[in-house]
Amino acid sequence: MIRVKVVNAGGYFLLLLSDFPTLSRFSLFIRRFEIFSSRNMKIGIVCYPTYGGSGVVATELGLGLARKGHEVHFITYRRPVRLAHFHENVFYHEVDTDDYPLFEYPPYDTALASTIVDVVQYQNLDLLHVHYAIPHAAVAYMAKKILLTQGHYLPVITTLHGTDITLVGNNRAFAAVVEFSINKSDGVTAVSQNLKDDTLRLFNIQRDIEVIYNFIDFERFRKTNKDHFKKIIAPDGEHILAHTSNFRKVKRVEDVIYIFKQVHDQVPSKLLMIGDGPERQNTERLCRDLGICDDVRFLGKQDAIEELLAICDLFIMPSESESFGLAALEAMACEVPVISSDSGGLPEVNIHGVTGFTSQPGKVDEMARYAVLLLQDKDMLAQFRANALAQAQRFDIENILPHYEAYYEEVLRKSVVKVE
Ligand code: GMT
Repeated sequence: MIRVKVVNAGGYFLLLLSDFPTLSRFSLFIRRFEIFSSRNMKIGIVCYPTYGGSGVVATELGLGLARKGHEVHFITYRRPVRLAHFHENVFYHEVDTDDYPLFEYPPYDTALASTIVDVVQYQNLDLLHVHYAIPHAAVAYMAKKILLTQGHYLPVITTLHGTDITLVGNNRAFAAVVEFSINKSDGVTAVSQNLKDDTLRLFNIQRDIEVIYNFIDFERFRKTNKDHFKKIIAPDGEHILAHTSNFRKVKRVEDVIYIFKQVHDQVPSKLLMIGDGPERQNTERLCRDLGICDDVRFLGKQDAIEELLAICDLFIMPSESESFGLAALEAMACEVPVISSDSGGLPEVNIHGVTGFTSQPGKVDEMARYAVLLLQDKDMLAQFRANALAQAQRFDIENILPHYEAYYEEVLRKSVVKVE
């Protein structure tokens, strides 16, 4: 067994070692020393290249880190939506799962592990940050084991995003691997206190979990003047409500329509339904059944969500489960108060009676009452708008990014290399 320990001794990094045979291990030490003096790291990011949620957080985090001088390597099966332009310090490596008639399911995990090994070796990455535990944390563990046989120790940080713990991870089909790979990560973060608590409750976790909240980029998400949109969508000055999601069951999208029906009966209003997913057809049918189609617009996936939020008065998020609720934060950054459920981490974002209102999932009548209350009281609405913005500022990317950087450094510093 070879043990290598990097210790911080009054600002100097020393190696405590037994059997330290190769030059490659020495170069690891030199590299760590460089990092701590320059503070610039070479970071691999693995994520789903999706339109919302964890994919957006991972991409925005990588872009933010690159702006601060770090070299960021995205490793995904498709180019993330927000990586469409050239960015200095940003690199993209596609995971290629070759099709072969034998495979009923493409072996994504194997292809991803091989790509990670390849990128880490050739780009000399300092650490790997994987977003969404399934299967990324387990794949990272395998890549790390392969790299160890080549004398390269790769610290792995796993960020838990929500459904990887509460809906899917909790499922017996995945639980053992999720628990093992969380315990084997060098660092683990959760996007809310609630998600951390859920993880500790649902799994036997032997390590600490750091809460690092989702964040918002105010360069992009802020209220701008889009009166020309407002005139098109609400020509008679109606109030505008909005919902954004991936239209999955967990979002309770039909509740949005039931809430809007009650609001619409009492307050002249329009509803924007932004996004797409499996529940969209049912939801459109419900609008027809309730006779409110003329005042509900289904916009599908939109890139410039902030331009739509800029004209909204209320955001509706009645989710069954939500680890954080990034879409609610985006609305609040654009000064839009939120009517949401109180599930998961939502109460950490949307403060009841301050930035909006929260109710138990399914309490449609109560949510509708809160919405009407706010829309009918101009002063209260103005106050809640200001409160929403102030609360969103707590999650400014400028505050959250340094938290990630500090955590990366802590994980690197604590690196105790064990070769077994
Ligand atoms: O909400 C979704 O279904 C997408 C999901 C994901 O994994 O991409 O979002 C989760 O991660 C987001 C970013 O951390 C959180 O803001 C969402 O609350 C969380 N969704 C759920 O927990 C249902």
